[in-house]
Amino acid sequence: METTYVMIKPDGVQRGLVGEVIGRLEAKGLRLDALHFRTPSEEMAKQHYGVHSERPFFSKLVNFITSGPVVAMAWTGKDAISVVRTLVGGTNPVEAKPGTIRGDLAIDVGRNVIHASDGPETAEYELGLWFPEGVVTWTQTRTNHIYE
Ligand code: DAT
Ligand code: MG
Repeated sequence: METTYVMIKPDGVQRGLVGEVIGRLEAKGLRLDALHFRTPSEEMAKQHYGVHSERPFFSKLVNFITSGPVVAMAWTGKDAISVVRTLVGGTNPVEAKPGTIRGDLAIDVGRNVIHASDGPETAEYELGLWFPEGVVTWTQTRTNHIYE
């Protein structure tokens, strides 16, 4: 089992896509372990996107992610990090495959609805950043019908 950090960005919230995105993750069989709704501070945004600090679009990214509330979540499942990245689709929604969240719901790379951790180290860092208090421990009773 693996836990990944997922965030519905301000565009997804403003467009009323929170239910759609959460519905897809739930329907896949992933388990929701943490969720909060808030507008990120500039400091949080810079820490979250620290890996992109030298990229030309960094300040736009920070401005956008702090422009309104986001839904920050932890989702757990078998291979959850890559499973969620597959559901999310490519970074540029123009190239993201149909059936993926970005492929179905977005057009512009700067308004691509959702963030998801891209590897185990990133997931650990992002979960620690957004959920320093930890996540909820609970048993999903449908587990035997999702996993063999
Ligand atoms: P991803 O969100 O798929 O992990 P990333 O980590 O490379 O993609 O980039 C983080 C975010 O930065 C991405 O969701 C949207 C924005 N971004 C990436 N490349 C960009 C570009 N060339 N121009 C503008 N924004 C970009
Ligand atoms: Mg990334």
